[in-house]
Amino acid sequence: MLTLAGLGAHGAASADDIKLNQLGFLPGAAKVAVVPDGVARDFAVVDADSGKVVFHGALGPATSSPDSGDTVRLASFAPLNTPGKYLLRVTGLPDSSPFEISPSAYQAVSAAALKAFYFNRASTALDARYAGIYARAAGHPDTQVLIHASAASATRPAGTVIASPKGWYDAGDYNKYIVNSGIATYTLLAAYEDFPAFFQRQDLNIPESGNGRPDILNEVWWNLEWMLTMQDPADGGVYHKLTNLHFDGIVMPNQATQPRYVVQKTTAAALDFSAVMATASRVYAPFDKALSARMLTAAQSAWRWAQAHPREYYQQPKDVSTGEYGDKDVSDEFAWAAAELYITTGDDAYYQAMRAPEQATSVPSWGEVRGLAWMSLARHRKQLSAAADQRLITNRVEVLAQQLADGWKKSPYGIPMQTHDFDWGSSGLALNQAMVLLHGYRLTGKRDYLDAAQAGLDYVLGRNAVETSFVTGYGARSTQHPHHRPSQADGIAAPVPGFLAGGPQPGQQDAQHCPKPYPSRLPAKSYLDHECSYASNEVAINWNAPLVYVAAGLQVLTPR
Ligand SMILES: [Ca+2]
Ligand SMILES: [Ca+2]
Ligand SMILES: [Ca+2]
Repeated sequence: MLTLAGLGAHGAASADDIKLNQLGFLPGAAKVAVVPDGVARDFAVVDADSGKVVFHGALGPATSSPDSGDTVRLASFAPLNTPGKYLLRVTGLPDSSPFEISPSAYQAVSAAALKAFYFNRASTALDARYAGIYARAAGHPDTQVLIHASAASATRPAGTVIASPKGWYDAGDYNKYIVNSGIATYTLLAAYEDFPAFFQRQDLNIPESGNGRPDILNEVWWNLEWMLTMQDPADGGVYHKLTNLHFDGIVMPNQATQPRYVVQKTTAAALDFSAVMATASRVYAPFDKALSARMLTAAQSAWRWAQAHPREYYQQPKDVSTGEYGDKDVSDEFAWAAAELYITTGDDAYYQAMRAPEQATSVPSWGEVRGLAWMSLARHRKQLSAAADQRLITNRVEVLAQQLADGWKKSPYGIPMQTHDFDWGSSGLALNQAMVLLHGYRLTGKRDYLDAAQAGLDYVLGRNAVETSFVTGYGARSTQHPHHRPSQADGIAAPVPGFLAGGPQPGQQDAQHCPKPYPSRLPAKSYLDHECSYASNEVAINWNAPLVYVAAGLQVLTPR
């Protein structure tokens, strides 16, 4: 039975609510709130304890937002940089949610977003020492996984049993998909490559905390171990997914006991695997040379398989109905794998294989990964061989960052998100945009890029038309009922913390299955905080990963 009991304290956003980042801001950050247009032309920031006005400013011009149907003004208070707890006050409107200005504003949410991966670990019990009230029994040992007919080979005919334990559950379901796991794993590795000191200090309170290796690399290793088992040692090909034939019911992991299969080797899986293993090979090299070498060998054999099988697209078998992650354009996956192999090995042949001049760029998503190649090349640009076109690399990152900044400048809500960005997983998209902007900022030092990235994080933490922090457990009005089997089945009122809900998108594909209507058909308001809403309220590892990246990146890069 679904329960609506938790909704009382988090009723629908009202039209006169002020919207802002409910966690707050670093002292040196851009600080912006969205204020519904009314009689007021100015605003005040008030100390939440004393009630004293600490900042006074003029509201920006009124603009109407077609995505939300709202007419709003922006309140900007960047000069207020004294740590404290505040709220925004506008005559004629209710006060905003309280927020903090703090030098550690995003430490906790960054750690929670990473700890969410621990909460989604397959093949292990979660001990109360680490999981608190969310402790649970082990599920999905995945030590007896069947080769599906679609994946049969001479050495592994259909029905062969292999072991493929560990890894993370992909999303609200309990299956494991190489393509989506790949971009999530890469994004966490990229966060470590860009902000190593931040992550070396971070203690997640996971079983590997205190073992001398950064917790983020322990957590990522849990998934890399699984990914390595998804490669067929006979030929280097990589199975597309490890799955039930059909989705589980809404039960805890240990109650989900359907047989598990690996399904069809695909070009996309081989290339994503190759890119991730090449990246991991260089990241883990200082810690474990043998492991690093093993991962590079795995990356290279997957690459060779993909060269020999360039058009093995995923075709969902008739007896399988779980997620597809199908992708019929793998030119971007080829480019990404080539780029990572080039960076790790220094072999110019891989740079040539990338065909860099032909690769445009775009905000990364699981099916369009060209942008990851450009960000990796930019990150390592000072160590690249003469074969690499430095100007092209800089240009690809900067052009995309500038496009996003242009959208941010003209947006009524002051965010990079445009109408077409309210698509499935819009929260993850907002954070991938912010990740691109942070790369642009690292490359050029242009302050606009940092401020636009801040706006992306502000968006998912409450500066949005439904006035919701889409991160469970974080913010005064946060997602309460994510489509996430453990959160739904554990009998605990509060959702498992640190998960990013998919967010508004007007497709509303689940509307006919949901007992409660969406509040609106408008793109920015098509959000339903109900367990039924897989289309707007599911969680997914590839959305959480850029949350880890962006929260850490802003924490590190924002000037003091
Ligand atoms: Ca550790
Ligand atoms: Ca693709
Ligand atoms: Ca629950």
